[in-house]
Amino acid sequence: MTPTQTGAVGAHNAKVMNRFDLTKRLVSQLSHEEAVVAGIGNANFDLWASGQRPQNFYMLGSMGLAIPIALGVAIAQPHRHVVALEGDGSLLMQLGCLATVAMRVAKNLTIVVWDNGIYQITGSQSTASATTADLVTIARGAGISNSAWAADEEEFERLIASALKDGGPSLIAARIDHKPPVGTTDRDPVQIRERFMRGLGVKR
Ligand SMILES: Cc1ncc(C[n+]2csc(CCOP(=O)(O)OP(=O)(O)O)c2C)c(N)n1
Repeated sequence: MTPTQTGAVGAHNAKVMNRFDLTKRLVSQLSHEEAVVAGIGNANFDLWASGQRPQNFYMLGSMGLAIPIALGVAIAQPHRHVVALEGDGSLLMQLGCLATVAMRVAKNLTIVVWDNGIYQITGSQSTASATTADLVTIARGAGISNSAWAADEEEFERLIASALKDGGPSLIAARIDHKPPVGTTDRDPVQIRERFMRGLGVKR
């Protein structure tokens, strides 16, 4: 099943799930040294807590860069699948990257958006996706036709499996709760970068 074959569920009909639970479900499907690039804050805190892999990159500091960084990796290493994990607020800050991903036809790129409807880490102010903006509709409009809301955990797993197998780019959006992340990423940018470069085989 490809993401475009689903998608009957709209943003507000999707089940509210948990980011750490879904992160673990995603990581458990990785078996080919896929790169995972997680955006600032909670997205990368929960990726860190799910178990560190040399192919994981944890963005610190600026919002909206998980997808652009992941796109760069996907272009540089077309035989490696790359997954970007980004919060809704961060994606809303950098919507233009969706059009670039579609235009570059990044077949080996999967985008996962954690939509909690808030800028959680800076005080839980509301994002536009809580009310007016549908991130899947925006992604489709940008040209990523394989974009879908995950109706529940089982569909999230199916969509991930399909995205990792089929030609992308794909975008999977998940509504998530307001529980805090499970861990906190070590703030050591040099070590994060060096380990990632070794994990991708571009540095010994
Ligand atoms: C360019 C930029 N603007 C503002 C900030 C401050 N900031 C850091 S995280 C964050 C909220 C992130 O929201 P979201 O991506 O939805 O993730 P959540 O915190 O909800 O998990 C903000 C406003 C920043 N780090 N970078």
